[in-house]
Amino acid sequence: MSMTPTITAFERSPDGGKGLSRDTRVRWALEEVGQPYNVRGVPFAAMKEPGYRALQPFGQIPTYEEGDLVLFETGAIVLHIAERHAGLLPEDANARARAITWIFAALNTVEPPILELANAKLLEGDKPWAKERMPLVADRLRVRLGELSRCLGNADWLDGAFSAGDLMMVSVLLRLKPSGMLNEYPNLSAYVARGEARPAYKRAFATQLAFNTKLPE
Ligand code: GTB
Repeated sequence: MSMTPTITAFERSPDGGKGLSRDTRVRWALEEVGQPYNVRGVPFAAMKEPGYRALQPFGQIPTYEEGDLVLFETGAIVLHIAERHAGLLPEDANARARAITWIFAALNTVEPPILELANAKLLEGDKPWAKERMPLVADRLRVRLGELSRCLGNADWLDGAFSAGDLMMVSVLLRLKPSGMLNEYPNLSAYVARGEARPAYKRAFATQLAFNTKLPE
């Protein structure tokens, strides 16, 4: 019998419950496989304390605790969930390896230029050179999105049936929604919308929203 895992999340997400914090992708994976879980909210100050860094060396959310096992990094957590439950990875060994490849592609190839754009806006937007740099950052991201868009083509998912690779790619792309840039790639917006329409995503989104909007005790 498996133990109920506990994940950590921001005690109050800075996005106020828009689902952009990275606990959402872990919640989504747990919902897809039907695994109940607990959530422990971590205040900002506590995230940088030694006690929390013993779980997450970089002082970030989310973490995943299951009995003696403590994991951090959403890629590792989602892969762990997908490997231990049916539903997020294909049975066929090669198809499984390809689905795992898409998890890495989402995190290593697509997420970095998305974060670069977010950081250019949020952290560097007021710098004197920001106006010149922003179009370069945006164009580098457009190259990546164009490549992904061509690869997806008219397919519903990246490689056959929905997998943990799609869960991670949709999660990464969701961060772009507020920028409007996804609309430049209709097949990618439709892909993200398909992800958001999954009942498991809806449950994960609703749960994180309730968590982030509950009244202070
Ligand atoms: N590579 C790690 C992983 O995948 O697990 C990255 C984890 C990470 O970046 N966590 C962020 C964090 O803890 C929260 S998700 N940041 C605090 C810190 O580093 O001190 C990033 C995030 C935060 C807020 C919003 N938002 O408000 O819109 C969106 C995304």
